[in-house]
Amino acid sequence: MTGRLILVSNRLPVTVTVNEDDVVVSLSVGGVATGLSAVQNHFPNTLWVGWPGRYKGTSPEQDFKVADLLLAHNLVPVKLSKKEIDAYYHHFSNSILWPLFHYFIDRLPLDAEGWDLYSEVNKKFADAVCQVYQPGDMIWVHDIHLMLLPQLLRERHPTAKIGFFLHIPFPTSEIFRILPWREPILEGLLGADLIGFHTDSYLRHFSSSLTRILGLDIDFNRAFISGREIKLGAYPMGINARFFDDLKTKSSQSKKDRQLILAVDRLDYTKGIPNRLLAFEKLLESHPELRGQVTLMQIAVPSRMDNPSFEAVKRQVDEMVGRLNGLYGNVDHAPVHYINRAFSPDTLVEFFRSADCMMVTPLRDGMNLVAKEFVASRSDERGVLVLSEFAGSSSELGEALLVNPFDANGVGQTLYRALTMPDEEQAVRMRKLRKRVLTFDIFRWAETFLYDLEQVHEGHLQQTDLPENISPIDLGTRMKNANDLVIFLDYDGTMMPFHDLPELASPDAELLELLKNLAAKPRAEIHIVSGRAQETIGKWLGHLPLFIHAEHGLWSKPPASDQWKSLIDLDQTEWKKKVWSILEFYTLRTPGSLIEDKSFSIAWHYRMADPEFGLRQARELKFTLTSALSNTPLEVLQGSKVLEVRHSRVKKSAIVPAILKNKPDDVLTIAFGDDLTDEDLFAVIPVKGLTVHVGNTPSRAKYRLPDTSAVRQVLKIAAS
Ligand code: ADQ
Repeated sequence: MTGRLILVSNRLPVTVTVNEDDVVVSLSVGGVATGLSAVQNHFPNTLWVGWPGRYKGTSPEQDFKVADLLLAHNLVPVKLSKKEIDAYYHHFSNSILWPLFHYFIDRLPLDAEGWDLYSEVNKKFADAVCQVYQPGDMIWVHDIHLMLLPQLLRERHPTAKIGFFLHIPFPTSEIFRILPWREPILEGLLGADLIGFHTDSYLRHFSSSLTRILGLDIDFNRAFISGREIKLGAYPMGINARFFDDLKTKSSQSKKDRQLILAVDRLDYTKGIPNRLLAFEKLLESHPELRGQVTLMQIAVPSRMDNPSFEAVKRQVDEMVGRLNGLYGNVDHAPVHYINRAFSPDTLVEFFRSADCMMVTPLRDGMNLVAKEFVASRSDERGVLVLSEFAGSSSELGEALLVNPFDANGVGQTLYRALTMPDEEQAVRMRKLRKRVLTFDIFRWAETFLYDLEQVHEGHLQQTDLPENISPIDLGTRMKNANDLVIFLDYDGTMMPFHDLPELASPDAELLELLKNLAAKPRAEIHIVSGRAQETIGKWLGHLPLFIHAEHGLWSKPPASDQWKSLIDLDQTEWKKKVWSILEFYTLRTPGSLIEDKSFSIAWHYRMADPEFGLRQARELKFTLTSALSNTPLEVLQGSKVLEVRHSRVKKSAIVPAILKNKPDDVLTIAFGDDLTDEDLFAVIPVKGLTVHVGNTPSRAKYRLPDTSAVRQVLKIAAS
């Protein structure tokens, strides 16, 4: 790492106490905070920006003093008012994003408020980061509270290295799309160079949200936006495993009267504590011999108790514990030992080491570090981990006994299996689990993420396949001042925005006027080079003084003429029959797709199909067609949401040599295009000429314009 690391998270790992004229800062820990503290200690030169919690004292002197004390620990405070915390943290993050991302849509409030202050607080964080940022630093933003921050930072530091990590699940796009602010949230995240998730399935959900909601095509976990590449990756978070492994505790598993099932969570409805109690009840119900022989110790730290949803779960747990203890307890023994408080890591490790079975059964959990802490603590290779398949850690910890926490009977049976598991089997499973947890620890996690961030960023700097941005005014002026001008212009996606129904993308009055003016420019020759059929493009633009090349240059006609000339002569009936039957097969199976028959080619459009399904079908179809046509002069071409089969000699580049022959030396040749069919045109434009790609994807063109309206702006200036 060349520069410093700047961690950014909602909360700093501190508690600040302000007395009369004294300020005390004490370090505190929690889920994300514990992990990031280890990261901060591991990398020298790490600053951490976050909210220091609420503290009494409002004078600027006290704030200065707090900031000074925090800076001594390399912590940078973002001070937030009660109103901001209520809206941004309690309301928007905890009451809307948290239940939604964990699939608890029935807990969403009717009045989804807090967005304005969520955005404002993200801006405050951006200000705080920018105050300490120096070029070369890496910025690593964490979690749901700050999902707009990557883009806010990108706007202010376009070349900064920015990473984002999500600590909770990313839900399926069917759930995510419920969020009224889904677009700005996705766009906010896309400001990062690298976006990390705990598991590959969260990554896939995110990627389909990008496709379905923003219409982006994701290829090999890469997205392109505004000419930048954004990488998505799965980085399962680890723990400071050595710390747990090395901790010396008073007792290990000494001889006990009863077996112990342990559970440790924050008191949160996602953790599935009521379901767990029910499963324990099922165990005692179906195995009377275990009554009085086994205890469930549930440790639950109260959290977010000012939120009614969290308070309700506490009441439910209190009631269930009371009922269970009434049902199966006696004066000597209560089957459930319920403790509502936090413990020091040393004490937690003692509990972990005395458990026969550890129950980690959340209904939904991004990762769940408790499962890993238990494993790391068991150097004796004993104890059985019963783990929910809805915890992210289940994708790594396959040697645990995996359960569906919604199936109380099933979990009850698995508990029985855990309590009766032979020592040898326990050891085999635990050994494998420990190897993984001790190897892929928190440091590996951070190193891997930061290494990848550096790589993606390096890739950006060296990228040759992304064209440079150019201002429409500069480009238009160069064209305006040229003595002789030859312009090659693609139509769809270059001058005209795409239409869901291709036949409806006829030119508007503004475009017709623009082309007329451009064609009237002395010593300017304009060539429209489109993939469209000659009837269509001829009908739309044939009356203007332009050269028109239809079907990628197969048919050409000069201005003021109805005579189309063909580039090649080919009998098309046979191959078309074969290709048509394959395309029809896919069209019937891909709702929204359609076939377009052109004279010398056939196109399969899938713009109206489900974006992900359409792309999958197109890949498969391309493979099928390529092998079916392998010994023919036909080729399959991928355009923007279209596959096209055509003769391999027919390509846009084929028309260029004849056009440029006999042109004066100082002619300015310029080509505009947006998709793959334009790439071979760019390849034959002389080095002195200009090539302009429209859109955000990689291209061999030298320059890039963002969209069709920028192209029109250029042409307007050129014609003026
Ligand atoms: P959390 O929901 O907080 O974190 P988790 O991963 O289980 O969940 O971390 C909890 C931490 O709190 C653990 O380090 C645990 O030891 C500690 N803890 C729990 N009960 C305690 C107690 N009684 N006393 C002291 N400490 C206690 C979020 C996501 C998770 C994700 C983490 C990290 O919800 O899915 O694993 O971030 O990305």
